Amino acid sequence: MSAIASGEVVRLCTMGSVDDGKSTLIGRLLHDRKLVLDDQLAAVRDASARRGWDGLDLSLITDGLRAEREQGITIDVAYRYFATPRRRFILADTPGHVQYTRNTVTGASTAQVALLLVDAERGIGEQARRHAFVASLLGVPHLAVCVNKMDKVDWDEERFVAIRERLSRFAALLGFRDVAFIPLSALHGDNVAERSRRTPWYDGRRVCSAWAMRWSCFPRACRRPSRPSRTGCRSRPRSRR
Ligand SMILES: Nc1nc2c(ncn2[C@@H]2O[C@H](COP(=O)(O)OP(=O)(O)OP(=O)(O)O)[C@@H](O)[C@H]2O)c(=O)[nH]1
Ligand SMILES: [Mg+2]
Repeated sequence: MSAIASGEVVRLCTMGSVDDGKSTLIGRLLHDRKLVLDDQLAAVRDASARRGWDGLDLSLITDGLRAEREQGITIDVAYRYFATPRRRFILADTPGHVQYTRNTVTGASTAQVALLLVDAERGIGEQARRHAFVASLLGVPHLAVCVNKMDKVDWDEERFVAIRERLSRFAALLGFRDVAFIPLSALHGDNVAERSRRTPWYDGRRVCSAWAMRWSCFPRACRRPSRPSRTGCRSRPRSRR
């Protein structure tokens, strides 16, 4: 049965601080999986050239609003859709700027997987912790921490491990069902759709397969996750998610 016929939908959202590379990651994912239409790609190439880019600014695949392109930040949630033979996917690219946290919450409110971006060079900021907390409050069951911009730290394993150690301690308090950590470069495409040769010390999943294979419990997870009640308490115990 096709994914559309089976109706199995996986919803993902990006989260994380401003400029950590969320839109670039979604653009990279869609581009490398050949999911961007030719005319869309031509428009992004033109817009990139106008902004002085040599190649493609992949963040422009989702940052389509004039204000977003002028300010170089995401403001509204952008949804992108694609399907594989087994599943349909809805990607929500959310803003990282604290001023637009309400939009981030909207994008995350129906997600089953949060892709939480952390800039490898800048490390874990307040906004990354805030977004991890928001994701847990909204009942998002799966967290994939994408340690991005590894190119800026020379693919340093120790840097990745230090971020993983610190954030996994924090995430453990939040009760996610799974937490995965992926070292990547959205700009250069390492460990996004293709496995990187620049991280020989890493044998985990790429971004594009992290949710598809490790979490084989998706059919259950695809049900609406529990929501906080008006009192802020969960309507269902976490153990039932
Ligand atoms: N060196 C390097 N730069 C990157 C990488 N990924 C993204 N960038 C750059 O980081 C800047 C911000 O990227 P965006 O994708 O717009 O960041 P964002 O998280 O979507 O930002 P907001 O939506 O405004 O919160 C851009 O200049 C990107 O080219 C990466 O892997 N390496
Ligand atoms: Mg963005």
